Amino acid sequence: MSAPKIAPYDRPAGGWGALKNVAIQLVTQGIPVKGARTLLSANQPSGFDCPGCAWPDREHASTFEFCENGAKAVAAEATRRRVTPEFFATRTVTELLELDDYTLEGYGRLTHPMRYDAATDRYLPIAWDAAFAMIGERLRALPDPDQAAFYTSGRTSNEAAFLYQLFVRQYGTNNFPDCSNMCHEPTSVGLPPVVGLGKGTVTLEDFEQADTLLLFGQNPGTNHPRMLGELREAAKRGATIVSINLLHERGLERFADPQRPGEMLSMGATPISAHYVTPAGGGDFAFVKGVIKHVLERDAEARARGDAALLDDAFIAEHTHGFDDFAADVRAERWDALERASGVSRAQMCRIADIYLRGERVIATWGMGITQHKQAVATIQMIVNLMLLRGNIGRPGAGLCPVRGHSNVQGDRTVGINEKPSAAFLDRIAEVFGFAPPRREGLGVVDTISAMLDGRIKVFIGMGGNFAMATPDTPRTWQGLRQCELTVHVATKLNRSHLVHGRDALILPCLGRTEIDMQNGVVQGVTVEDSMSMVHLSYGINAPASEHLRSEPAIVAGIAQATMGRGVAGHADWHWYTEDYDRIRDAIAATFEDFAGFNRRVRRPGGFRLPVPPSERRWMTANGRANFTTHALPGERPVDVARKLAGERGADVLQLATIRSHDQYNTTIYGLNDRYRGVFGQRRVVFANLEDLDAIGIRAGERVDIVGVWHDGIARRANDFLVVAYDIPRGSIAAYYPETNGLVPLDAVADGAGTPTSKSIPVLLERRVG
Ligand SMILES: Nc1nc2c(c(=O)[nH]1)N[C@H]1C(S)=C(S)[C@@H](COP(=O)(O)OP(=O)(O)OC[C@H]3O[C@@H](n4cnc5c(=O)[nH]c(N)nc54)[C@H](O)[C@@H]3O)O[C@H]1N2
Ligand SMILES: Nc1nc2c(c(=O)[nH]1)N[C@H]1C(S)=C(S)[C@@H](COP(=O)(O)OP(=O)(O)OC[C@H]3O[C@@H](n4cnc5c(=O)[nH]c(N)nc54)[C@H](O)[C@@H]3O)O[C@H]1N2
Ligand SMILES: [Mo]
Repeated sequence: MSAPKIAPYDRPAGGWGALKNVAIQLVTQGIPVKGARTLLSANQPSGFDCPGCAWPDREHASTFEFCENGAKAVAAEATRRRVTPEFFATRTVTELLELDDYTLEGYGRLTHPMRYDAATDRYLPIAWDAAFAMIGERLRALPDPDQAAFYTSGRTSNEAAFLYQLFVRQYGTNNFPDCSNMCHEPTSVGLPPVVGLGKGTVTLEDFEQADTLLLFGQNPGTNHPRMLGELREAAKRGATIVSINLLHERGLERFADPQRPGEMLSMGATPISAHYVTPAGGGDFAFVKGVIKHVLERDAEARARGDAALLDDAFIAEHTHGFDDFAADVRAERWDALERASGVSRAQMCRIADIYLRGERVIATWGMGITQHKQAVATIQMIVNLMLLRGNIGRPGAGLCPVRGHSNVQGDRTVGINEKPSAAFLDRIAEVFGFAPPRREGLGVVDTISAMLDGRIKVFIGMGGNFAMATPDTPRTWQGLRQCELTVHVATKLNRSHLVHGRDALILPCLGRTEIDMQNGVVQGVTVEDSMSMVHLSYGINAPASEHLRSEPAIVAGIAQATMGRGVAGHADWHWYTEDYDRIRDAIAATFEDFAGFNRRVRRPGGFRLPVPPSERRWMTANGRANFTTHALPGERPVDVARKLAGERGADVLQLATIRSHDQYNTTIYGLNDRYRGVFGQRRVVFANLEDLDAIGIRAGERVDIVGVWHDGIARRANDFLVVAYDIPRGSIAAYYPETNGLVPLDAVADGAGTPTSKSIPVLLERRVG
C-alpha cells in the first residue's frame, strides 16, 4: 500500500501501470498461479461473463480481452481469504462497525449462512433450512406484502432475477428497489417516450463504423476499460472523438493498449479525444441545446444560400414528430443564457456543432455524469433531439449508447425486476404462472428508504449489493434499516449492509459468477445481458469458495418455498426450477416473446441479441414515431436555492460530484489509489478549482469538512478531506463515493426518475479546526 501522496500521473491510461496493478491485486488476494487461469476465462465462450462492467465483448470469443479493472473484479471474487463462523465468533457487530469498508470486504468470501444474535451482538451460524423458514415465517406474518422490499444489485443473473421477481409477485408486492434506480433510471425513463425503448441502439459493429463519437459524462478508463479498445480503434482510423466531462479523464485523453506489444514497448499511446469540453456540473443540458441551436442556424443559412439542407429532412418527415415546436423553442433560446447555464462558450458550442454536422455516422454515449442530475431525463432527451436532427439513430455506425454499470443490470430489468411493471407484463405472468400478480406500483430505492423511516417497510431482502452504503443520506438510510424487523442479505462478501441491520438479520452466502454452479450433479450456466442487449451464457470455472454456498437461484427457491409452501405453474415445489436452469430459461421464454427459443439461441456462439426496434427505425412509442421533445433551461437549480439558504456564505456554495476512483467497484474498495488522477494511498480527498479555493480562503493541502446545504434543515457532513487543487470547472468540486453519500439528501432526485442527484449536491467547505 503506498503512503498517502498527491502526485500527477503523466502516463497514458492502460499501459504498464495497468499490468503492474493486476499483479498487485493477485498477490493481495492470494491468487498466485491459478489466478491467471481465472483471468483467462473471463468473457471466453466456455468461461464466465466478467462480473465487472456491462460493456460487451468482441464476439465473445478468441483473444483474451485484457482489462485491469475486470481483473480486479475477478480477483476480488476469487480471493483465498474467508469470513468463517470463527471470524464472527471473535468479533461483535459493534466492533466490526468500527472498521472501514476496504477492511471489511478485504476479509474475503463469506462461507456460512449466519444469523444475528442480539444477546451476544454477534453473527452465529444457522442452517439453510432454518434461515429459509425464518424468512418465510416473517414474510407470512406481515399484514400486507407491501411491507416488504426486495432489492436487487445488477450482478444477479437473468435466471436468479426472474425467479426472484416471480416469487415476490406471487407473494404479493411490486416493491423492487434496484441499483438501477440510482444509476441509469433516467435513461430507462427518458428513452421510451422518444424512441420507444429504454436501452441503447448500437452494437460494437456500429462503433467500428462511426466517424464521430460524442462521449458524455463517463469515465471509461476506469469504469469500462474495454471500451478504450473501441475508442483506440476509432481514433486510429480517423474518427473524431469529443469528450464532454467535468474532469479531464486520462482514459479519454490517451491510451496505451496492454495487448499491443508495439505500443507497450515503445511507451507509445494513442490520443483519444480530439476535442474536450468541460461544462459546469450539470451544464450538459444547456450545452447540448446550444449545439442544437448552432446546427439549426447553420442549416437555415445553407438553405438560404440554396445549398443542400444540413438536417435529414426525409428522416424527420417520415420518422419523427414534434420537430417544429422543438426547433422554435431552441431558436428562441438566448446564447448568453445557454452560456451561463452550460459554463461553455458559444464559440465552443458552435465548434462541437460543426463537428457534429461533419459527421456522417455519429454515436452518443453517456454515463453517470448525465444521469445523476436533477435534469437528467431532459438532458438525455436533448441528446436524442440532437441525434434525430440528422437521422443518427437506426442506421449503421450511428445511434445511442447509454453505458450501463453492473454486468447484468440491464438484464435484471428485462426479466422483470421493475417496481413499475407494465400491465401487459403482469397479464402475461398471470397467464403463464396461474396466479394474480399485484397491480399496485411498488417502491424504488429512495421511496423504500422513506418507507422504512415511516415504518411502512418492515422486512428488507437484498439480492446482492450494499444497500447501506450505495444509497443516499447515509444516517437516515441506516436509521431506516435499523427500524426493520428483519434484514436479509444474499452476498459474496462481508459489507456494511450486514452490520447496519434490522432487529433480526441474516447473511446468506452465495456463489459468485466465477464459480462452478452444480445442481443435481450437473454444471449449470446462467445468462446475462450486456449494455448492447446481447444475451449470453456464463459458466463459472473455480471451485466454490465454501461447500456451504448456494447459488442465487437456489436461495430464491428456498425462500420462495418456505414462504409460499407451493410452487407456480402447477409445480408443487419451487426447487423444480433450480434442478435445471434450462427450466427457468423456458419459463422466461414463455413470459417474453423476445426470448422465444431461449435455450437454443443462447447456446449459439456469442449468444443472441434481443430486439432493439429503434435500431431498425421501428418506434414503439405511443404515436409510432420518434419524438422531438421541448425542454426549457432550468429555472432555479438546487444550488441556487442553497446559495440563498447559506445567506452570507451563499457565494461559497459549491456543487459536489461524487465519483469513482480507479481502485473501487462501487462500494467495494480494491485499493486506495486513483492513479490517473494522481491520488495515492488515500480516498478522503476533495478536488477543487484553485480560483474557488482562493475565493473561499482555503488552500490546497488543508483538511476540510464538507457540509451539506439543503432546505430541510437536516445537518449533513462528511468530515476530514484533503483539499487537492484540480483542473475542474469553477463552482464544482468532486470527491469519492460512498464516503460522501451522507451528503446526498433523500429528496435530491432526478425529475421524473427518482435517481439521487449524486453528481450535483450543494455543499460548503469548512476548514477543520485542530
Ligand atoms: N472499475 C469499476 N468499474 C465500474 C464501476 C466501478 O465502480 N468501478 N461501477 C459500475 C457502475 S454500477 C456504473 S453505473 C458505471 C459508472 O461509470 P461512470 O458513468 O463513468 O461513473 P462515475 O465514476 O460516477 O463518473 C462519471 C463521469 O462523469 C463525470 N461528470 C461528473 N459530473 C458531470 C457533469 O455534470 N457533466 C459531465 N459531462 N460529466 C460529469 C465525471 O468526471 C466522471 O468522469 O461503471 C461500472 N463499472
Ligand atoms: N454518491 C453516489 N452514490 C451512488 C453512486 C454514485 O455515483 N454516487 N452510484 C450508484 C450506482 S450507479 C450504483 S449501480 C449503485 C451500486 O449499488 P450496489 O449494487 O448495491 O453496490 P455494490 O457496491 O456494487 O455491491 C457490492 C456488494 O455486492 C455483493 N456481491 C458481489 N458480487 C455478488 C454476487 O455475485 N451475488 C451477490 N448476491 N452479491 C454479490 C458483495 O457482497 C459486495 O459487497 O450505487 C449508487 N450509489
Ligand atoms: Mo451503476
